[in-house]
Amino acid sequence: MKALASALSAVCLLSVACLAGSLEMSIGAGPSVVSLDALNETIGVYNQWIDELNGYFEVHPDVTGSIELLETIGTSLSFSAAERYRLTSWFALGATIDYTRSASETRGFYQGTEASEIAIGLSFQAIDVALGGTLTFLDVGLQLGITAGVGYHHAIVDKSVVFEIPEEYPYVIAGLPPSEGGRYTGGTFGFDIGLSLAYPIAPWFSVGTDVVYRSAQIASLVDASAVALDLDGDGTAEPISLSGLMVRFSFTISINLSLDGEKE
Ligand SMILES: [Ca+2]
Repeated sequence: MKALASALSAVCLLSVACLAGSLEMSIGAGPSVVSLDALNETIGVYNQWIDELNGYFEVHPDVTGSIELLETIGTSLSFSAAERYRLTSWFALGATIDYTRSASETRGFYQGTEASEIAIGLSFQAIDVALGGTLTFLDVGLQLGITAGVGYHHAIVDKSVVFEIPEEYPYVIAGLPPSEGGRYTGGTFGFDIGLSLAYPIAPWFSVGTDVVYRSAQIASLVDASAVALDLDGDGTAEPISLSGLMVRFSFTISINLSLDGEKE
């Protein structure tokens, strides 16, 4: 979080340095897809075993029950807020904060001599702070630009797993991810690049769309006791990819900061 604080103070410095231009403030939302490769591989392993147990007990005379498979994680709606200082009509510097959350869960029982519970929940949250620039290269009423930035990404993964195998299942289940749970967090730096489309409706108001590709990877996530998240239980932490694509639909308010109040 220290990096997050220094990123924010850099924006404050920027605001003093750029008082001559105009200040733009945006809020937005849109779909985002984050890779989360290691988490999705783990979901694949759980689904493989749930599928196996469902198939085995479907035709078993003494056991009833079926568990729904988990969906993949990482596709969700993300929210954003941005502040930009327009230095010239074709260049702006600023900061963007994005928040995204996605989750996957399943829960159910196999009922045999005893009830065996399977309850798996995985959730992912990320706060992304990026500093960057927007270069407008086409302005024909509609403004088209490219954006690029560097960012700090703080990720939170909550995991809870109960995986009770009914005693009526006669085979050995190997390679099942460990059942421990908890909250795991971590952060990393990354970069993003994108296309930005803005449509000014009034001198002080515009609507826009950004399509942004982000590249970032977290080496490991740790819990409060600094124990690393080891999804497959092999003794080493998995890196988790935060790379992905997002679309932001946003509203922007523009405030002229020129001392003489002159309209640009
Ligand atoms: Ca591992």
